[in-house]
Amino acid sequence: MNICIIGLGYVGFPLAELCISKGHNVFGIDLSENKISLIEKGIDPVENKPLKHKFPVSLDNPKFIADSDTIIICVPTPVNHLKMPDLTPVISATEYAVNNLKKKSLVIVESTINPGVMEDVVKPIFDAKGFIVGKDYYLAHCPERINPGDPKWNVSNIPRVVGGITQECTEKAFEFYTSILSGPVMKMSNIRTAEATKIVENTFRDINIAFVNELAKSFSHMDIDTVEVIKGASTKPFAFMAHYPSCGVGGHCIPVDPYYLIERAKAKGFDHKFLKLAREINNSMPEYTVQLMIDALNEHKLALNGTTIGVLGLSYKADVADLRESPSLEVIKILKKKGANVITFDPFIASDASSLHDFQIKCPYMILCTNHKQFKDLDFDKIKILIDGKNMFHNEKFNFTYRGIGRC
Ligand code: SAJ
Repeated sequence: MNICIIGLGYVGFPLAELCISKGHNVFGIDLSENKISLIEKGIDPVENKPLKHKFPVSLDNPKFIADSDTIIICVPTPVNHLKMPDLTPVISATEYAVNNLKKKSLVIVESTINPGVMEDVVKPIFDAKGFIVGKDYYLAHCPERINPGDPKWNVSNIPRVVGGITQECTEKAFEFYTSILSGPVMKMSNIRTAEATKIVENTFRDINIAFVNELAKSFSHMDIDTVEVIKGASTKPFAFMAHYPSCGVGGHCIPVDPYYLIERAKAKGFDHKFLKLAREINNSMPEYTVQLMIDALNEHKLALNGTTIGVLGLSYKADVADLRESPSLEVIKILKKKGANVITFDPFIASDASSLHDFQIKCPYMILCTNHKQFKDLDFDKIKILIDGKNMFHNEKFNFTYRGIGRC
């Protein structure tokens, strides 16, 4: 089959490789010149390693669409500064497909979207061209579930859900995914259910992290170690799922997806008080983390204002280079607003210090915001205060002031 994939990021690129490995002809479209030139040079733009298979890619090639039986849209769906879903990438990718569509082709959106977007935003783009679903094209949603860096779950074996505008669309998409995936594919009764499934998965994670973040604040008044309690609760072999407190929730999924549901429900007349409160709690963790540093400095009779504070780790999660919605950015903003001189170090991201050693020479007072493996080599003799935003360590009788998030 001829397949055109629009968006060659951490979702679209592995999907392209999988389709090629299953014998399909794949064309790729991406608006990043860098990605296009990397692929043309035979380099995987996501993992930065040699390509398994070269395939035609372009910034803009209508023929890729016109020659394809299946179009898969894998573009980002970020939130804007008002925490509103920004659907422009999905809309422009859909318009690009519609303007060059081959008759009876199957169009699938994998981007994470809120319930109702396929019927109220995407399908009208086809309607406007007079296309009749089931006659001129088929339309479905199969939410992406890629987990970057996961050694076990990959694009081929992760179970998926799929839903179409019509039953026939669902069948067509189901047929396609079962032909390329080794994992199970679940047919949803309609496209809204497929949209809601992904949002619910990630919102579930956000509210559970908010729960343990609130516990961390509460238990710090009772001299109870939250992490130990969670480890204790995890010995229960059923009906408990561990999450851990931290300096905040970052990434392009977890802190973003709940706003999709909150906004959509609001537009339909429901107010998600609980989800909004969970977002508030998670968004409060950078401030809470800085306050731990302020209190620790106080014990050293130091003010934050005018003191050099190291921020160790910038990425939103360990051992990746990804700043999106990272809590470290908020921690830095608050520190600067309160008059601290901030020096950053992240081995994966351009930062102030040239090395961990250089960082430690300059920053005896530090807030760890990412648990990169490399930080296990911290030289404890050089530390005066460590606020451990990811509970990477525990107070192993340190001879400096150590504070974790919810740790005693
Ligand atoms: N976090 C906590 N406490 C936790 C877990 C995470 O504070 O107990 C923080 C992390 O530090 C990070 C943020 O939340 O800043 C997000 O962490 P994450 O582990 O959820 O990482 P993501 O953003 O890569 O989430 C992806 C998601 N995958 C997809 O959307 C397809 C998510 O659904 C997965 O559950 C998650 O990976 C995973 O399990 O690793």
